[in-house]
Amino acid sequence: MAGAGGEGEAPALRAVRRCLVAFPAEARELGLTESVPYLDSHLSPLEFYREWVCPNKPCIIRNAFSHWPALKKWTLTYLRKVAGSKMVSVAVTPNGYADAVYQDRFVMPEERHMLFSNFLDIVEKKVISPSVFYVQKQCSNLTEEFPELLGDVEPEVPWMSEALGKKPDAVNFWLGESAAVTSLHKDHYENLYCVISGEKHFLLHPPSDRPFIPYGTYFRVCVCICVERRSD
Ligand SMILES: O=C(O)CCC(=O)C(=O)O
Repeated sequence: MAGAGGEGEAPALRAVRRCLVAFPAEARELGLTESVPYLDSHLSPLEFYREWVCPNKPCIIRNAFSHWPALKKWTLTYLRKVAGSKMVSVAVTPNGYADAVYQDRFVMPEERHMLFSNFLDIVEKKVISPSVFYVQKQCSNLTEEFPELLGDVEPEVPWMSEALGKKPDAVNFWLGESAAVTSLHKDHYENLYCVISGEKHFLLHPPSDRPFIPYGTYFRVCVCICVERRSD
């Protein structure tokens, strides 16, 4: 049997392969920009749908949430005051990579239940841990786990809900250290990501890059990180 791209490959398949090789460059020429454009405010639902959602293009919107109290209120001190005493789910990894391929395994993080104040101690470096901690549970954890923060944001973004014709499927809250990395993935939703504090680096691939993104099937394993307890 001939290997992928090998000499014995059928001419039709070779032609498809050639088209796919040219596809990312052509897609860029036809309308993808190298950098993600900035808008200075949000658009009307119709404009937003027409210009960005429909053509499947990302954009960065400045000032879209400047009226949210969270922008002023969400300091680590405030978060500790309102939610410090509750138990929350935190993803713990040895190196910051959750749901990532490591060697020949798909490694899922340990999901640790801990006091939010203990998690904040780690974020604030009051407690030093060799592991990387990330509040990242994606099951509408803002509404499910942090209802006391809901008053500081909008539970839905009206112009986005109107543009998409539906309320959000999930409203998630992420908080973590700079070492926390979310692995490359594809979402089945339209995403609106609101950065309240700190910075987030995204690497976005257009769908035309899909044939070149490695794909494989791996056994899933879950890391279990031993907690070292000091007895002093
Ligand atoms: O912020 C993160 O770490 C994850 C974000 C994410 O999964 C997404 O935007 O699809």
